[in-house]
Amino acid sequence: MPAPSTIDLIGAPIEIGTSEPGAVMGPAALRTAGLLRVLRDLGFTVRDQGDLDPDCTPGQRDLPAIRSWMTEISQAVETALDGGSLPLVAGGDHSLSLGSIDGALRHCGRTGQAVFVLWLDAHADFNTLETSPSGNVHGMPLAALCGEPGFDDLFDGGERPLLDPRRIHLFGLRSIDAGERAIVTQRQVNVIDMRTIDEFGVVAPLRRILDRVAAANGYLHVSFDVDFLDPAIAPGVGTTVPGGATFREAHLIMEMLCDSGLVGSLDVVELNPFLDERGRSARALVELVASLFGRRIIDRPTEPPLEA
Ligand code: B3U
Ligand code: MN
Ligand code: MN
Repeated sequence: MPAPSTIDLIGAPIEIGTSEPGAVMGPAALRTAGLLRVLRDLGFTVRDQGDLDPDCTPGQRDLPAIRSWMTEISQAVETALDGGSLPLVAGGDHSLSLGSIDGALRHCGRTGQAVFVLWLDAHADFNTLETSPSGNVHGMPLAALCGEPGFDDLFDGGERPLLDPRRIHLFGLRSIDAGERAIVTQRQVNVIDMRTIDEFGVVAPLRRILDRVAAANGYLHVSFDVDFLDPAIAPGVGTTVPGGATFREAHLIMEMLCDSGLVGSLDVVELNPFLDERGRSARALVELVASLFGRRIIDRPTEPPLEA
């Protein structure tokens, strides 16, 4: 179970990073599906910080608008972490991770911990403005955080902490654009793609990642994109990609993350209630978050003894 007993729920109803409207309703749907209740039932003190509402012109979809969001999200995450609680950022499209990871990097800059990122997603989200086929910023946050060129309008020009691409673990990848594939390879980003998961399952690859973070006494930020899941169990997302994680694989990942005690912050992103079917995706996400925060089937070690 993650160490903090307090969770700060930070709503980030941002959808200007995507061309598919509806993610703005994501935080509300997660609350409706019982996110707060489930976490409180697990014994956490949950402070609902409400939804962030940065000052940008309606209709504005450019980098300066995203920058307003990024600044607010980053500050909210950093404040939560500095106060000893665990920030759970509910989105909203994946450009919100620009803020959440920036906040984690700033906090860890003071504690001296190395920041590792587990990116559960069908996509790499490593496009730059130049490589992006869509121009949507939700496909770019990792490139921007790692300091790839072209993102100056996102930042105020001051000193900013950069994310080390070699500390990023993409997990569940099954859709990547040619340009971002070149960057991912060149920057030595770690990739557990769907092919690897099909061959080895989720346990062995994830255990290696967790061992690495633990050995470095590192900080782990988990970013959960709904499209990591198979569309059959989570249709409520703008960019579904067939062949995603099953409900059981995703639960096992959440349980292993919980057991590791390494998770410092969490994003739940890209939920689009407008595209969902009777709240199925929102409900599935709440179940998965519950597993990450310690809900288990029965209170005993998950591995049965080897000897019969
Ligand atoms: N790689 C594509 C598609 C995409 C990335 N992230 C999402 N979709 N959600 C792009 O537009 O950058
Ligand atoms: Mn994503
Ligand atoms: Mn995605």
